[in-house]
Amino acid sequence: MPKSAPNKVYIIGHKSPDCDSIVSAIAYAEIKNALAGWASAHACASQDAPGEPHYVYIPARPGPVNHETATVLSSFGFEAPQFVPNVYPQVSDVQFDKPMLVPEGAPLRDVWRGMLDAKSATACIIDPDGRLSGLATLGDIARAELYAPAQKDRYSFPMANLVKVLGAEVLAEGQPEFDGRVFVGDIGVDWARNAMSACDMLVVSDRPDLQRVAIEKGIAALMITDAGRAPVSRELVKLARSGGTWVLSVEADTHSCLGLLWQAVPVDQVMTKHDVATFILDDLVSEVREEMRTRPFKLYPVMDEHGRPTGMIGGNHLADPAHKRIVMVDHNEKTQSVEGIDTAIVLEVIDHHRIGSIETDHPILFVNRPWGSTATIVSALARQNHVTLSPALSGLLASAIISDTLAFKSPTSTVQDRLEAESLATCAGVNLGKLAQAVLEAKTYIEDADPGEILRSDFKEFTVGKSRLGIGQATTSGGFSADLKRQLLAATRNLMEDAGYALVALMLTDVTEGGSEVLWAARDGSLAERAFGYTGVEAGAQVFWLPGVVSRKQQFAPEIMRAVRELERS
Ligand SMILES: [Mn+2]
Repeated sequence: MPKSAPNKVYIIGHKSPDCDSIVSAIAYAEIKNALAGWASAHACASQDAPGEPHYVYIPARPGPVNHETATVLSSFGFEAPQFVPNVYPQVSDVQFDKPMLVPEGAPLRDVWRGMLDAKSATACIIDPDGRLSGLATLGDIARAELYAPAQKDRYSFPMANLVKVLGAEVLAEGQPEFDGRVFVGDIGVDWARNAMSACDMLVVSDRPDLQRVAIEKGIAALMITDAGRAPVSRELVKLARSGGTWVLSVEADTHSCLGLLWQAVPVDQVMTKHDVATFILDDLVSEVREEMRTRPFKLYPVMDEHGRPTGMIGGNHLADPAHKRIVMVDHNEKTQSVEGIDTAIVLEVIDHHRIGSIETDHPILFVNRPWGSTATIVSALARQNHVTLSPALSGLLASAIISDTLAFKSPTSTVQDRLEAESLATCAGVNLGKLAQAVLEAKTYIEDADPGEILRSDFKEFTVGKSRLGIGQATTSGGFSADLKRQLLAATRNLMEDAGYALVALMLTDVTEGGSEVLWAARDGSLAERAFGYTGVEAGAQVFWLPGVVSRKQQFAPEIMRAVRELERS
């Protein structure tokens, strides 16, 4: 029977997640789940800000949480979203079958009937804790029947299985497990007395003499067939009880009973125990497909996190391509997105960046606003959809707006950002100015003051004509120590020389002052003057302050690129 379709939707930001992308994912998931709950309660499909009733929205992140984000999350009591390193289809995205679960000791008859009922040719055999002990196929059961006569009439099974399979009446009970030979009542009394031992069974009809010999020998079990025709005497039953011999009374004839013995054998005797391939929900579909190619079975167990079978999967289930569903927040370019994005279905994009090269098969909800943060857009969407955010979530969103707009000092900041942040801060019961201070402090915290690390942590390379330029940026509040700056300047110069750059610059952007201190290492001494009008900068390395310059992409890099082009032409 097929399992219901997987209905997870990941809401996920860009690689190297920042505070805005993590917080936007958390808040937008909250809004979508509220809308989905509302839509399902009112039995309707929701409209253009969809919360599909059957979807569950899960905030996710494709990379580690940085110090700033971790601080903001914990101060409002939130956990980091689930880490999703890629969105390639996994077993959990596939519609697979429910498993047929059978306990180890079950008689083959029950397993076989269960397979016919479930229309499944493979059963998972489980131990008392529900863990997989092996697999049994219809083929295993057929083999057990075919080989039964070749076993020289030696059987091993719980007597309870035999009673069940034959529908026998129990007249006397002995040991619970049978493990011995089976004799048929067409033998002579003397021969029976010599040949039978305490672990054996005699299947016999109307032969009181043989019955008595068997019971006196203390054999394990006596099966009386055709019982309606010739009932066993009370005296013999009494004798059997005192000696611990089973006496079963069966209506069927001897021939039929012998033919049914194999059905009492417990399934664990015929199942495949070793080298059974299993998969887990997290396995990638591509790897599962590869693995199945090398194996003989049609179906394989899918295990849950406790090592218990939760499904059966086979090549047929992989015929239809599986997909993950995602909502992209704080980015819209696939190159910036989580690995495997090309295999996923993008349901929505909520973003505030330039529109890149996204292409979809279906119309999607695409919300793009030229505002300072995605968190601002998410806050506006909550209001637009009449979803009330909790005080904690409001505080979290306000923090993300502050973080992305550098407390409204970035040139990307708009009046909308300030309005949303103010209303969120009021809802959260926090002072916006104090919150801004705390967020900026967390943003400028440098855990590892290793100069090389600081230079590389946010470093972008640009090519202009024949020149390669490297521009790094680090955020500070109140500046770095003079000693650290000396080390950073040396690192900047070394990188320029070692890696053959025409220029390496590091912006130490001071979010409190609203400007950047630039550590500059250029081959051409006139470059700083051409770009920013600074005359005192020698070839080699220098430091200068650029008031009001906080954005690398909007303010800093374009000036340098213009200057390099000029220089190359001259
Ligand atoms: Mn952003």
